[in-house]
Amino acid sequence: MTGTVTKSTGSWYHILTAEGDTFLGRLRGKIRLQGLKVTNPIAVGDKVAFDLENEDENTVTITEILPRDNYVVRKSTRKTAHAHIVASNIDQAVIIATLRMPRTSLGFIDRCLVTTESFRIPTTIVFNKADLLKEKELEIIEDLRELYISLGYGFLLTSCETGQGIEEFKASLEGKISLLTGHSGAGKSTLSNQAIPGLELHTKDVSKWSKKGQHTTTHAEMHRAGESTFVIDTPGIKEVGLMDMEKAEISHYFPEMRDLLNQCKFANCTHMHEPQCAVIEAVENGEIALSRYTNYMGMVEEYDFK
Ligand SMILES: Nc1nc2c(ncn2[C@@H]2O[C@H](COP(=O)(O)OP(=O)(O)OP(=O)(O)O)[C@@H](O)[C@H]2O)c(=O)[nH]1
Ligand SMILES: [Mg+2]
Ligand SMILES: [Zn+2]
Repeated sequence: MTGTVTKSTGSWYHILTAEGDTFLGRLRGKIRLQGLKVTNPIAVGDKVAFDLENEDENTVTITEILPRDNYVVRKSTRKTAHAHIVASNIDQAVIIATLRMPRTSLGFIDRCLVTTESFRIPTTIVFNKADLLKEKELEIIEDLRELYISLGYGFLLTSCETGQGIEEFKASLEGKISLLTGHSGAGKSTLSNQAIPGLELHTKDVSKWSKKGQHTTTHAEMHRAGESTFVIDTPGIKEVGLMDMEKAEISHYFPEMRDLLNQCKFANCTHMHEPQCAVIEAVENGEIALSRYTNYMGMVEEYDFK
């Protein structure tokens, strides 16, 4: 039998089959892994093969992890050499961002995008809490919409308070497995609740004192939103580390730079200071947004300090 892992609680994994049956599975003995140093051998989204263990208690033994189409990893905080697989086999990533309570920086968004580009995962940016925004901020949002849509990303403005954009948000999830990510308090769980009638995920006020979320969600969990629609709610993240990426690779994950790379004079151009650099020229004549280039430089400079 096979199924999809929807949640992991310590040594037990919740498994959902195509027929809609649920099982509690665990690993027995060693399992073959594909040479990845990870803290968690099995992640939400993994397709696993299993044998029944105890029919009355619906417990099973996981015998195999089926090959992953893709996965998103994060650096583990405790064991730095190890990575934590956030989720696997996803169709799209959805970055939940906010201008207020809490504030999501463009640097954070661009780092998320570099990461999802490197995993070749289509990504949508959802600016939530539209109800808190003043006119000036709504203008900023429209500029961001234009920028990110021109780069090939989805872009939505939503409010869980007024319902603005929620139908579009639901439509963007339809028929896909979506990974929600973003800062704590941005509204990932609230949006999940709105997308899935009857789902009552725990949500918590953003602390007025620090304007930060409180890490209400502690584990990634996949929820079924429809026949073939799944939403993976995840714990909020503070920052995005660039995993296993060469410095020269970073510009490949900026779609607006990718097309220019073979036009630079030097094949090993870092697009930081070189003469006759097609990227720097594009920044100067406004074809590449300054915010994007600044965030690119930040990521490259980080490597120089390693
Ligand atoms: N004003 C306003 N508040 C919102 C909106 N969406 C969510 N909230 C509130 O923001 C707070 C945080 O929401 P959560 O859904 O818990 O945030 P989260 O992203 O899941 O946070 P973590 O689980 O900690 O990562 C809650 O008090 C929500 O009610 C919105 O559109 N407008
Ligand atoms: Mg949450
Ligand atoms: Zn260059």
